[in-house]
Amino acid sequence: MSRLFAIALTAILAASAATPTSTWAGDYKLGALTIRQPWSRPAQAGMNGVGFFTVVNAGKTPVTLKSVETSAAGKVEIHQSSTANGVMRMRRQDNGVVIPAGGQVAFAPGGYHLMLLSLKTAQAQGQKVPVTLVFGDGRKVQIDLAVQLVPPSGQAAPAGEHHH
Ligand SMILES: [Cu+2]
Repeated sequence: MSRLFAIALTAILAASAATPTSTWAGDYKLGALTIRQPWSRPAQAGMNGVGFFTVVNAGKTPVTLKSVETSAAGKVEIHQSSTANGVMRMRRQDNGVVIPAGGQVAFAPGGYHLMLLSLKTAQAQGQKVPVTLVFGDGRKVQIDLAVQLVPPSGQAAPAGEHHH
């Protein structure tokens, strides 16, 4: 019995390691959604902080990340950076960001990101910054952004920097 269980578990682990939606330490689950490897960068109090992660939607319906709440900053906005003619711009995403059914959206340097406006305290490397993601259907999940200098492994390399 226990041997059978061990074999089954090994098969599950092998299968999950092979799929791009496998769960990592530091991931968060909300129904069919997985929020992978949330992180932020060191910043001073009063400055703006950032938030990065990947949202994977294994469900059959699109889900919208509608807004974000935190007690760590005056306000959080969802932004998208884009580069045109060598100039990087940021646009506030007031309608949120749609995570397609069976798809994923990366919040990463150079693209979508959370902007934590006017941090209440300094963010130092190794700290965790709690933020709550609010989805279009009203569901919420609290995640901790791990403050670090470099992107977590397995995430897209920075496409560029932006400063505020
Ligand atoms: Cu921004």
